Amino acid sequence: MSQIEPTPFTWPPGFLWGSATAAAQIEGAGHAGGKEDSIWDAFARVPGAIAGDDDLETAVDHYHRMPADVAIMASLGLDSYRFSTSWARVRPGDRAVNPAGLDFYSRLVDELLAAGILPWLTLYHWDLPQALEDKGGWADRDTAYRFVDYATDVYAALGDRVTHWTTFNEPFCSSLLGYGSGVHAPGRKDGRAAVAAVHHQHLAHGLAVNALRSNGAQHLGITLNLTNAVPRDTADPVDIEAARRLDSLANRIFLDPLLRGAYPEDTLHDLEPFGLAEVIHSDDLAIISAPLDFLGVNHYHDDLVSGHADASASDSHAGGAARSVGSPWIGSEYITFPSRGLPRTAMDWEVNPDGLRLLLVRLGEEYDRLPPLYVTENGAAYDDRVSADGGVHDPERTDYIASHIDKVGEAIAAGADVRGYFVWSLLDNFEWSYGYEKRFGIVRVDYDTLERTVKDSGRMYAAHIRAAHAG
Ligand code: GBH
Repeated sequence: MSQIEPTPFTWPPGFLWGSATAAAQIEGAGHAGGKEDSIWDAFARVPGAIAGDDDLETAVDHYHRMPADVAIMASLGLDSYRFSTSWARVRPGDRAVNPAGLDFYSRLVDELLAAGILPWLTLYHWDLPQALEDKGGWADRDTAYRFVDYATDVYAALGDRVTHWTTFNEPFCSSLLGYGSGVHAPGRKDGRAAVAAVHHQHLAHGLAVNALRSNGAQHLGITLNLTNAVPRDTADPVDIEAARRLDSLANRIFLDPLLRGAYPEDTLHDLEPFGLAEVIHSDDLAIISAPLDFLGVNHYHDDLVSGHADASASDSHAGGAARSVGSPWIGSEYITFPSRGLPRTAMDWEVNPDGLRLLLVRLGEEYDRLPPLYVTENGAAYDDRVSADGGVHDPERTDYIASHIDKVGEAIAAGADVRGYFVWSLLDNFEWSYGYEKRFGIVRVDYDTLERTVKDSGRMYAAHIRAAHAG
């Protein structure tokens, strides 16, 4: 009797398997090699801003352990490593370029290339020089032009070896969390400043894409954190309106200017009281919508939303902070996040792998000019420990990563053009306002000795990469 077998899924040729980090979260050497304060160094000194009042001075000391960390990546068989450069290291105080700062990244790139690992460089993962914040930060249009100077310096030093360039990581966070809710540095709680920051980061992105493209860069993109905004009751107009507002502020305010050259009409309307239209100059959207070679998608969880007050709502937007914070949902602060009763990670984020499939497929359906996609972050925090046998057994993280990778495969089978997947994160690290208490690594870091131990999830990921390469 013949049986119809499902066709086994094979990953597209050249699909990139990687892992990601960010400068502020791992480097340490907060004031070594000429580096000066970023907004996160300054924010860490605000009492109650960061859980445990942790700081970034040492982090996981990657700055001094870089060759050993690259050796770990090689042992895992990573195709690519996504990292960011620190503006406050490259141009301390945003004055002149700091050769020692650039030299660190030059050595990192050489080490990666020697190990056969593709460097995937992000220029801005949230660590603005404090000197620029003192002049107004991202609420000030001039910061966009300063970003181009910095990007041009990094490109001049590394453009001969780095082929893949990302301007911003998750502008949602560095605008709406940094200037709106105040959960992130610089800790401002000002809706108008937050909205201006969104636009100025868009502008900085577009100006930098044009500058780097004209200097010869071939693969230019941006990474957004995107979500599925799901109304709790799909028949309730109040919940549907809440989902529209969340989709506007989390997704479309970023996607539409980049991919359609215009802010959505409803976003412009909702943010009218916060001055969005006032910060847009006439040529800006043509600059912002410069063609992209890829779009990075960071996804951890969906958002089930309601427009009704809800006692089960668990998401306080407080990060780990003890100080009082506001909401990133400018003008839509009433939105609540009811629970679906799904399992949750240590971040209290619901686990729903199918959301990643849905998101990747939906983007292709909704945007005509969508470039190839890369999942540039996906992963989970759990409270794992070192066992008596010396291993770190993290079945929940292992399942989380494996099930999400399966869903990326399903999205590709359904027609989504996804070309790579990066686990967040290579190493346990500084989890922003949560300090060191949340561990996302596939490699454990002992915060007393700074020793690294590959977790079971890291072994699983390495085995998965080997199998995917074998076809
Ligand atoms: C990423 O942020 C970062 O790029 C990375 O540096 C970080 O370590 C990693 O993920 C893990 O957190 O309820 O108002 O906060 C993800 C940040 C968190 C952004 C959830 C959207 C929901 C909105 N995302 N957040 S809010």
